[in-house]
Amino acid sequence: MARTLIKSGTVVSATGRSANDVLIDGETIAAVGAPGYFAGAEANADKVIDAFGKYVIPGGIDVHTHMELPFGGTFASDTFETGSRAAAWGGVTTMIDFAVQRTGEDVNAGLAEWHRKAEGECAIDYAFHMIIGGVDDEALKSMRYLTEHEGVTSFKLFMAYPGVLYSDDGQILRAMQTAADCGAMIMMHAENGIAIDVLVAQALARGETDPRYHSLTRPSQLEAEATHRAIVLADVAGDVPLYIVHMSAGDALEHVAEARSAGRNVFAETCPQYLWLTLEETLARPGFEGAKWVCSTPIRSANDRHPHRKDLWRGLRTNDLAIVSTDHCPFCMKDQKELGVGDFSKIPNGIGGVEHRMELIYQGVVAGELTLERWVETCCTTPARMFGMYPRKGVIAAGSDGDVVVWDPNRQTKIGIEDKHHMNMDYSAYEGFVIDGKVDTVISRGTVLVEDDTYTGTKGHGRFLERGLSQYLL
Ligand code: DUC
Ligand code: ZN
Ligand code: ZN
Repeated sequence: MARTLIKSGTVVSATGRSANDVLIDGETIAAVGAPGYFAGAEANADKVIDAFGKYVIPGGIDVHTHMELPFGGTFASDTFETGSRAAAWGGVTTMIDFAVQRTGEDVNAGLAEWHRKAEGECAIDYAFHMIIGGVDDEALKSMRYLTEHEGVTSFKLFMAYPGVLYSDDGQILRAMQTAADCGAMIMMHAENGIAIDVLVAQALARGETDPRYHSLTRPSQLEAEATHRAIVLADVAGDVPLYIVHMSAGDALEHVAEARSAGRNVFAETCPQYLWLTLEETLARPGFEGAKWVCSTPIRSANDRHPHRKDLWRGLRTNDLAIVSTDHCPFCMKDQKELGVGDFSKIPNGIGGVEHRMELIYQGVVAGELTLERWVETCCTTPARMFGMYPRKGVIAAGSDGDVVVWDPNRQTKIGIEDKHHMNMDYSAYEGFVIDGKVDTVISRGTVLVEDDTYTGTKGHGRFLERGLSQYLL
């Protein structure tokens, strides 16, 4: 088995940084030692990576992706092959995708379908959450089965999308009670979809059909209300662990902060699009261009009643937001986003970003919003702990998988379809962004996937991970 020595770098963890060398033996980290400690081993190493002046961090973990998701009359445009390769380019070595059960369908069949899509296709390790789009007796039984036997320990419910993936409060409560009973995590898309559908119909009747109305018909109060309702229902269900996905609103975050101060098992994530983009710069562009940024929850106005972006950065510092994921759900403009020309409600919801999360959040470090350690914690370590993969993933320590990223703070990353873009999308949501810092080397279980701006990974290297229960509970 190959031995790789990463020497002379600064190893950054969730709790500190230090000059250390890292020895990977086969697929796992053999040891972390003071600089020069492995001088003897160097001669025996098959590969030596000089990380002088660079950061050495655990491989990124994106806990929210949708490869090939059927949505809005089409499919998310990245396959497991293209999406996982793009993830590797961006310093991500583990992703958790969402398998889907729709009303009336069998949960186990939905999971089997996702296994078929992913198996043998991925460049990086992967796991699944399960979307329960039709809570009934059978689905509840399957939740327990998946938790106990399939390594799928988290279940996403939707308070949005009535008639599609929506669960009513009674269904949500029942699913939460089941999860509480078997130790699973409930993940929630928290938007009041019934009220949103009324606002959408009213806007269309007024002739307001442009992409900007996607955001304006999903006001932050309706994210805040649903977040609060989910928190109350989770309390009634015995403080089941509750994880609010893709939080975009400062007023929703207030409810999470309040629950957390009361010692509740309530957690939340946000995504780069909510930290960096505004409605004015994106959805409100002339003509149909704004469709590029139609996603739910929506990108919010800089002039809204809450300073959402400021609130979200603060939430990341205070741990009211524990994780940054991407909600990677790409659609091309051609033939996909175009389905909504003349009617914003028909634009497939989603933004691709799996390739850019590590760099976009590192830019938060450069901007003074986060520390280096908090970057690692929110993008690598807490994702592993929250979703039952620690310490195999999320940390550079003896015995952990050899998933390591060498990060060069002295180079720059230019984002765009011409400059750097490996996702299967015909545009970039971050076109023209220039980031201080760049992925240098990406290693997954001891195998180099990216080096010298070249991809050396292979499809099928990535393995399915059976996850345990959350290791992050209060
Ligand atoms: N939000 C999106 O933007 N896309 C897919 C599903 C979702 O909840
Ligand atoms: Zn969602
Ligand atoms: Zn999603």
